[in-house]
Amino acid sequence: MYSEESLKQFIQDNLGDRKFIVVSNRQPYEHQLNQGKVVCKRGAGGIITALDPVMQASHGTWIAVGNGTADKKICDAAGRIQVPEDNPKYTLRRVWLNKSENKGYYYGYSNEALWPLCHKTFERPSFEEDDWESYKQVNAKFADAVLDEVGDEEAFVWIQDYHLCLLPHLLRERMNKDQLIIAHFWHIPWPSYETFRICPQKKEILQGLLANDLLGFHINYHCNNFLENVEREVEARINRENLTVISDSHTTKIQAFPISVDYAGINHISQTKTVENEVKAWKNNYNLDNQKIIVGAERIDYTKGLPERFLAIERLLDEHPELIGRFSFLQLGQITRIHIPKYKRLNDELNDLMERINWKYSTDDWQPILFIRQHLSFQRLVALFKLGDVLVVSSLHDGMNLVAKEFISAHSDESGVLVLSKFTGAARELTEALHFNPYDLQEFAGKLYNGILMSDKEKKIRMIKLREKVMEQNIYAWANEMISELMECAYLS
Ligand code: GDG
Repeated sequence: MYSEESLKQFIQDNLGDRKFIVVSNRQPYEHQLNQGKVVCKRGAGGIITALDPVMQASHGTWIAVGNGTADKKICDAAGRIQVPEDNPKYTLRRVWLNKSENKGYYYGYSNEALWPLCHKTFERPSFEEDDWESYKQVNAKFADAVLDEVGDEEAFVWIQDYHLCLLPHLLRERMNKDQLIIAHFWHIPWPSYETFRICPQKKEILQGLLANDLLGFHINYHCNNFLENVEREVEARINRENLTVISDSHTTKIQAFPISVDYAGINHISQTKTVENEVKAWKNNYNLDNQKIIVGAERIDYTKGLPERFLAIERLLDEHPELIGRFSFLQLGQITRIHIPKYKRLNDELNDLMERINWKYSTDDWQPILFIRQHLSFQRLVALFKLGDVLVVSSLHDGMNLVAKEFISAHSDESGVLVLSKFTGAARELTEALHFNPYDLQEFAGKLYNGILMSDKEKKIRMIKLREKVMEQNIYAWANEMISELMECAYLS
């Protein structure tokens, strides 16, 4: 089984003389000013959990946007700082964006054009010329930072996500072929050709990504969509047997690498005294004893199917009034991208729905929906998962969905039911979950009902199988597989 230790060992044994450089929008460590003092916070999320140990073992460089209030204060003139703070092992190189770049590149092109383009949720993408200019400008800024870090050496560069589509090509243009081996992991879905063809910048985006040696998606379906787009838009030779594209005399390997979570770490945290106390605190604070608990946790994003979820709770109560007072639905929602009007509207819509449904069904001492808009510590989040008899993931479209895998990892008691949208990447692997179509309210409410009433025996059978899968295909396996493939590209080059 892959672990943090085995991944570190693998890097030490195989990296050779090449530098290792990770590039992402989000940084692994952030410095904040807190009552006049600088405090360092490690970012949350799967990529940081997996890649921080890789970086520590490789002594490489991680390039990302610096957005903490004290980030600039403690870096050198080039934006470099050694991390982790208590035992420095690698370089974090920060790229600075001004307000207009942040608006155009991050909020604009990344999140108002590419995010809705890649998620089939029927939200219309908007392609503003200024945002595209800003996106190009910031990708070029990242290219400068990468080239500066590589210098005359040879390097592996591993790029993350949709914010940096143009970076691979910008690097190829300025570096000789053997000096850089470039991989890119795409964390969100890749759309079908019918959808992608509306993008005015589609050719530049494909050309950018085809400069990679390796391009990873979560599932084969996204790989195939990508290949279909290439076939229709670019002059290229596609080999569907070994999933390669040759364009402009360069070969790109396309492959699925299903991302995962730190199963062992979460499993361990879930059994600590701190989490046990947090579970009690949740129950006491929200009066949750003697009822079934349905939980949900995500960024408040229109791809996550939150209005559908609230409506499914209402339908469940419409159809089964005997459940009034017998369960609570606890939704954690972290506010995100609030400068974008669609996100603001979604927040308002959820408030209205919650008020209406709670008004309809609440009793003197009970209400069906508890909605907490907060960022929780990871321990409190794991406690929430542990507390949940049912976790509901109702994404309208989701690359993978890590919350589902975290819930499974947190259920060391082998209990808990996962009610999972069939439109998540995770649904392909997690076949023992209860799958449903979030657009079909009747089916959705039915699955919630099944989840609440499932026998302990059936829950256990399903959960044991789910846990085996996540334990095996954990985040370290994901990183190991992708880096092995990247190294393979170096041998073949
Ligand atoms: C993108 C793709 C793909 C959430 N609230 C809190 C908190 N979280 C953490 C969760 C989880 C992460 O955020 C969310 O990951 P997801 O995978 O569920 O969703 P996206 O943010 O949309 O991620 C997705 C992923 O990239 C990885 O490739 O799976 O499809 O859309 O880890 O636990 N963490 C803490 N407090 C919170 O309040 N500490």
